[in-house]
Amino acid sequence: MKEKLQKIREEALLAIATEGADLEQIRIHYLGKKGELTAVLRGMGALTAEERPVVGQIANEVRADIEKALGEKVKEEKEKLLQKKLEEEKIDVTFPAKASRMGHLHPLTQIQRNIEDIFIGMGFSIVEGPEVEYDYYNFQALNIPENHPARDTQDTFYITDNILLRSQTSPVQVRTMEKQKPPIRIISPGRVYRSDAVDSTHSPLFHQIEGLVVDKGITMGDLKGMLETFAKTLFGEDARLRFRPHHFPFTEPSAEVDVSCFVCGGKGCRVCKNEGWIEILGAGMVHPFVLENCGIDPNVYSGFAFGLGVERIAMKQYGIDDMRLLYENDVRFLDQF
Ligand code: 2NL
Repeated sequence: MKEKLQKIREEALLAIATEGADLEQIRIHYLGKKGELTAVLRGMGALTAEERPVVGQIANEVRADIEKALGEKVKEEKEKLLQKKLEEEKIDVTFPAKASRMGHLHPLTQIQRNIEDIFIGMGFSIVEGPEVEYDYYNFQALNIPENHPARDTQDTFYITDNILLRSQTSPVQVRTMEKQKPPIRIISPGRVYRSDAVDSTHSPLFHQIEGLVVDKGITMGDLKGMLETFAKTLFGEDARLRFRPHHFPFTEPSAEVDVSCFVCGGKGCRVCKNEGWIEILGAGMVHPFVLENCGIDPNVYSGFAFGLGVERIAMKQYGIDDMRLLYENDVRFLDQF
């Protein structure tokens, strides 16, 4: 029996020491209820009274030895596992981080901000107003007659008979004139809506900046001087302006204004379509009826106004030939500006 116990000990310790041993399996095999050691202990009834305590003591020692070896081995395995995990999951906190992609303003926003900054520099304030407007502010107050083609439902988005999506930002200026006594020096940037089919130069939603100056003694000379300063700041010192007579119901006289081509300087190129000139805005002296409609006495005050399309200027400045690119939000396109 003693030999049997010694053999169990030897076998168990060897099994435990073996690389990759299943320790739980070994514990059950030797120490479990149906294990080898238990079997030996059960057989102790057959021993004499002198032998029993001696064998019992050896059995206890064997059990203790096996348990100790198992315990140590389990601890060792756990330690190994931890080391392996630490090795595999280690991170170098000093490693340079992945560069994050920096965004930037949309090209239209960049152009709008540039233009706003120029006018702020000339003493203008920025005023915003509703995109959903009464037809009174969008048309009537601006001396646009009932039968004018711009009022047609083909051209303007109507919400009800007298409420619409503004087709220009002039209603913001009308609202300002109603509320504020001259001197007035404002620009009104914002979204405007026209019922146009989408193509390379049209979109039902686009952006406009209108400007308005009203004071005593304002003349066409003030308009020309102010626009010249604006054009030179935006396009460069060499920029020249050309005024062509035009008609708007809300200004008299009215003009369309071209800038000398900032790509070829006026010789003719692809951007100016060989004209040497690029149309950038419409302008004129505020019609006396419009001043009157807004409660400003045209015998005391005069003013000038202008309106420009932000998309148009962005496309010319950045050499973009299709307006749709500005709205598709393809980062590969936008990243270029
Ligand atoms: C264009 C250019 C323009 C105005 C807008 C305006 C506003 C008031 C009074 C008088 Cl409150 N005029 N705005 C003036 C001239 C041109 O826009 O091409 N529009 C169709």
